[in-house]
Amino acid sequence: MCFRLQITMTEFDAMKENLTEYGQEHLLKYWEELSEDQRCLLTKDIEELNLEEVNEFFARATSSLAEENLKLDDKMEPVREEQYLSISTTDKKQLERYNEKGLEQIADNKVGVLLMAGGQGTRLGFAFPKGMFNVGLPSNKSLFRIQAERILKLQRLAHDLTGKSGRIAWYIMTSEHTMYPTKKYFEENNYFGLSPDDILMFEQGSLPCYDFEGKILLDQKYHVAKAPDGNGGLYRALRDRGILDDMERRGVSYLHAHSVDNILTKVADPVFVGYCAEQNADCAAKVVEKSHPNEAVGVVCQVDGKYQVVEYSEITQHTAELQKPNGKLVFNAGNICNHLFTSDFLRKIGSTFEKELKLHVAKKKIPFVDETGTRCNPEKPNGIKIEKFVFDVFQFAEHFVTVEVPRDEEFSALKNADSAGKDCASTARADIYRLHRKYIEAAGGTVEGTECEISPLLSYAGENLEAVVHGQIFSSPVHLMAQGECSDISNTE
Ligand code: UD2
Repeated sequence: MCFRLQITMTEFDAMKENLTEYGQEHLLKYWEELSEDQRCLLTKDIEELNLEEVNEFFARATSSLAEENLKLDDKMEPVREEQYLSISTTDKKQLERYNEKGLEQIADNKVGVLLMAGGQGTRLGFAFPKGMFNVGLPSNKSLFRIQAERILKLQRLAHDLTGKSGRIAWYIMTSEHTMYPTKKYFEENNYFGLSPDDILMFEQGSLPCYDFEGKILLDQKYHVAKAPDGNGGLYRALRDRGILDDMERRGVSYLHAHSVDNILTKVADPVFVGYCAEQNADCAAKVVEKSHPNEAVGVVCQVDGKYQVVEYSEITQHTAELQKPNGKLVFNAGNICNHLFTSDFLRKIGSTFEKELKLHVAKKKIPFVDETGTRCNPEKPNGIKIEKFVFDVFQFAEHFVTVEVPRDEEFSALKNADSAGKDCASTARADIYRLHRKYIEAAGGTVEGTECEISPLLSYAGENLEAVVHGQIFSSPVHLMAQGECSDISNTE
């Protein structure tokens, strides 16, 4: 559907002149062949480009390509101990205090969640937004439903503790490809029992795709090739889509930002919120211990005294293997795309630092219209996509903290199809089964067999299960639900 009926000659001439000034006039090469509707579509695409900025992005991004093989070893230091909390070595009573503090913030409407759901999920081979994926648990719940129910449960726990009916604002960042199906899915599922007023979906920005010389590619003769601007696009989108203003209206002070694909994510985790609040942290990252020196994850550390994530490709084997006297890796803090920001910090990023964010370049096979007007699907990389990363703001924090969480309780990412054998639906299911069995056993129950699922509506993180499971023996498949919860959701999901 086009937004205009016709493009006048004067408009065309102005557009051409502007494109010529920035060396992108080839975008109009097929203008004469286009229908009126197609001309309108192309004009819309071109008008959305800030040509000065996109040219500058290309120059900045490709200059960083020259640094690609630079190793950062000499500049790196681990996170300072006083800014590092390890959940597994922290006293239970202390964790309970953080938990209560976090629940109090929730009860006071001070906590929001930012779900990063704009990725295209290419590796998973699923045609819909990743959050709609059902990994095959006994409940058939999708990732979106599991996350929604965790939010619902937390609101109830916060009410039980304080008597106040606080609500968690759920901000869902989508992209051009994921917006419509995500919206539809939430509507069809009645927002999973949450209030639609508390769920705000917004679209992240996109950036054009370029050839290696900086010329913007055409995806069709009437359509510019574009891709989402990376999960670091959230800072611009939060500002430009009115989300920071919404947070201010609601009084949200803490935003828990996490990826869509980790089935174990403790959404709006009160322990994380409580610890950050107590520390007066403005920016925080959850991490897991690296499983081995060569695990392909970025590590949270300091470089020249500033916090950042260093990719495994940016360090030598020697540094990756360095050990502390206790045998643990020096650079052990594996990033898991799970962060907390204060609203003040996000405003500061939006107003000042967003334009300085690092631009990451990926050489890709990008479908394009060639010189002869033929649409091609290249077999080798023919251009670049530019992305910003969510963690590139750590350096701007005044008080950054890191929380190391047990991998078996908080991290199991769904990245691949089952054939890959890792980070797939089978491993996600197995990780839920193992953790939920552990919760039941800790509460004095026994599980026979492997399949074991506890509804988030019954227990958020293993709490309050004694009354239901103590002294009981359950046979697999186990599916513990909250009172009144409906077990048949397979028709809708
Ligand atoms: C992410 C982290 C990586 C590690 C890993 C763990 C970044 C940049 N990298 O890598 O350090 O923690 O996760 O699983 O955070 N997304 C958007 N818009 C985009 C691109 C991505 O919303 O334009 C979302 C995507 O839907 C997902 C999250 O960001 O929820 C992570 O994206 P990914 O799966 O592409 O990142 P990955 O696995 O390479």
